[in-house]
Amino acid sequence: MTELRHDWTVAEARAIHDLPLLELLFRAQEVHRANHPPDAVQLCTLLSIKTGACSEDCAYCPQSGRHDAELEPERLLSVDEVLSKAKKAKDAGATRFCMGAAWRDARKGPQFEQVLDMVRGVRALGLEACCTLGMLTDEQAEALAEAGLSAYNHNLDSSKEFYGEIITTRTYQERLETIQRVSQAGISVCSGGIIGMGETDGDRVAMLATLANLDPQPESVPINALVAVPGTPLEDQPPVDPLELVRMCATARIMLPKSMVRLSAGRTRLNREAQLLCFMAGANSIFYGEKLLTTGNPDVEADLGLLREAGMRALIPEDPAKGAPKGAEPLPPRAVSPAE
Ligand code: SAM
Ligand code: DTB
Ligand code: SF4
Repeated sequence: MTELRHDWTVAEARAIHDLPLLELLFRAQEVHRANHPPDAVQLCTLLSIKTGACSEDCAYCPQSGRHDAELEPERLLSVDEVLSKAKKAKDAGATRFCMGAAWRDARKGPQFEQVLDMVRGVRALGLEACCTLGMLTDEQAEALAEAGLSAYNHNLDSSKEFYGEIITTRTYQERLETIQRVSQAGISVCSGGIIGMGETDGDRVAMLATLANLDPQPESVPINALVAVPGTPLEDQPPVDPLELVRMCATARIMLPKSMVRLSAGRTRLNREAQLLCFMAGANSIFYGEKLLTTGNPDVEADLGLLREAGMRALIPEDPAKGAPKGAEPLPPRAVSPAE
């Protein structure tokens, strides 16, 4: 039986987002428990495989070559370097390995072939593989699918209306087209956004409505709080109120019931209580490891400590190849830092 799709209007999304917080949390928990193990969080480790000197002007991003963030650009890492990090991430308990490149688009040629080898290698380790390489052609999406890529991250970042304030070097429509190519190639879509860039609540819920109206809905939805990096145009943005992140996680959970909601950048500014509220609101995935792409993330020990104390488990993704359903298992007994 095909499930009935709901087309979300921005007004409906807004009505949910603006509910009294405890009511919003209760409704989000109901949706969460109906669709996911309530006590399990997926651990995903990120690695920047090509850093900085990016041609784009994304106002939030320290990797743009047009801003003055203090950052040492790095060429594309070798397959061996990447696989050794992936192995460490696996040993530390991660189940997804996400590789990010500071590219406007993935160009044809040896570098792209190298990324395909990384994807094959990560999959051979038994990890889910995710990439974020900028815009893709149909051909590239198909090649990534063939290499076994599990998911492709391409964020909408904000509403269509606010997008132009943040990025001028590519359009919202181009973002949507890449997402569609990824989906058509049979790769899961990971797409979300950032709050705290100066957007309104209306922009936040409009972005969620666009994501929720994708068919199929994205497999995962990263919710980032801006990391205001010195030297970027957004360096002076005030920090996001943690309760606003809780609201975003809860609203995303209700509108995208089956998606993984990933509590992403900005966790170093959240105390344990705020993170637990985000999990209660339906966030069920985090970036795990001391570094995001170029900025910091909580220590592995701190994350494992928090999750253990809360009695939570590691979420194991379903493996379509083995027909194994999504499950959960105890957290890794001993923490090994993926960054070691
Ligand atoms: N270049 C590719 C692209 O733009 O799609 C992939 C890498 S890009 C760094 C991946 C995502 O990281 C961006 O879409 C944005 O949502 C997020 N991001 C980058 N800088 C951030 C920051 N300072 N704070 C929060 N999120 C950030
Ligand atoms: C996403 O939504 N957030 C991650 C991942 N997808 C690629 C990246 C966060 C980057 C934060 C800034 C940095 O570390 O450079
Ligand atoms: Fe480049 Fe991606 Fe950063 Fe934009 S977000 S400047 S495209 S690395």
